[in-house]
Amino acid sequence: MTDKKPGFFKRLWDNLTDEPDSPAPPETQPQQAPAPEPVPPTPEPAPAPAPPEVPLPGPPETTPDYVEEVEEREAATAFVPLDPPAVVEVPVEAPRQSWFGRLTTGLKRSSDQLTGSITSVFTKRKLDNATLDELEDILIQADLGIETAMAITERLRQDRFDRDVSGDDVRAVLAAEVESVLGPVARPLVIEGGHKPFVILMIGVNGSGKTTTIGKLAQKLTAEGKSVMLAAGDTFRAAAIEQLQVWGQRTGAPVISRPAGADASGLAFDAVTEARAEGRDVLIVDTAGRLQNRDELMSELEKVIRVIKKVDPTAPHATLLTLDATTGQNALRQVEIFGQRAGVTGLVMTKLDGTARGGILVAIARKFGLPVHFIGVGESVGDLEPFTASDFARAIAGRD
Ligand SMILES: Nc1nc2c(ncn2[C@@H]2O[C@H](COP(=O)(O)OP(=O)(O)OP(=O)(O)O)[C@@H](O)[C@H]2O)c(=O)[nH]1
Ligand SMILES: [Mg+2]
Repeated sequence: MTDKKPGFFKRLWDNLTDEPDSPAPPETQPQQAPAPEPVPPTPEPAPAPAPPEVPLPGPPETTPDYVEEVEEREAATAFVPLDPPAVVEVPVEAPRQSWFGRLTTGLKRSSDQLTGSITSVFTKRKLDNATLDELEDILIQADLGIETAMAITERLRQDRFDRDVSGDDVRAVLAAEVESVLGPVARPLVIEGGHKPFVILMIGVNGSGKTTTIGKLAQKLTAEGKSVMLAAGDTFRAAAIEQLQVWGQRTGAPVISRPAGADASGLAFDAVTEARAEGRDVLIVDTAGRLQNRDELMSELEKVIRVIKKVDPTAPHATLLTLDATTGQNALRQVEIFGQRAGVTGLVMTKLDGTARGGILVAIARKFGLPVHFIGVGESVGDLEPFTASDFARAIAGRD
């Protein structure tokens, strides 16, 4: 495999450090407090300088207008948000570290749980049926899936039965199996130049990381010299529109939006039309989060896709499902239903840094074989990278 050549991580590091630093987000960086004006002597104490303003969009405007609009729409569509609209937070870039370093740090919880359990079973023990059963349980509990768990235990049974086996031996077999499952799905997102714009539709359940992933992706594509436009297709929440606008300002990508409560498919239609008129390379369309079992919301998503096709029958050219790794087994169901209803073409798994359940990606890869384009291991722009099977396998098996 090419990525096993010596020097790969050096090249990976070099590539990462060659990337231009993300533009400083003027909207979100704490500003320096202005030096206080010289104050003429006066018996009254001088007023303290105003605290620095951080003009991040605040919580959704709860003006009576907004509340009324939302209530009207809820009543009309039975669209009940799962979570109350959250304060819009768009994290700023963290200090840079190599991607493999961030991946390893991000997957630490998953890796620690797996390798800790493996080490406790395989300390000076011969490989017998009891240890193999224990190992199978550990692997299933780590969400790797029954097939992968069995493949690993079978490999060990064939090669090492009744012989001494160390935790390190087991981790090597684990890493090899994980890599062989993930290798075929680790496929980059290819932006085909023939489409202007290349339309990317971002879908997924509430809070799975759609909008953040759009921001990170816009940053990457812009850095590659592509002209990117964003569509604030989550028209339900004012905060969602503002959140995308912040990412738009940060990445220099114009954002097509409409007031909260507008029709999402109408917005999508306008956005594709506008991006085409402007000759944009890429249009990324955000959507409202929806649970896969909410039939009416899934129908709304189908409508968005139908309407996009009215402008360009070949679009969307990529329909990316964001999966929150912390949801564990439910992610399998999300892939299945979103795949049936919206024709998912690729996956992005986010929040691998916040969970011990990163193994779910292996179960999903084995079951669906859908391309995994990116994984997210943090909230800032540099925490989304193209997915590499061998890096993930090494990181989750604790083999660095
Ligand atoms: N730790 C971590 N947090 C992430 C990652 N990706 C996104 N987040 C955070 O997850 C939260 C939800 O992300 P959003 O991008 O708003 O999710 P969404 O899918 O657009 O949410 P809705 O629009 O409400 O459906 C935010 O606080 C993000 O900063 C990741 O890879 N790691
Ligand atoms: Mg969102």
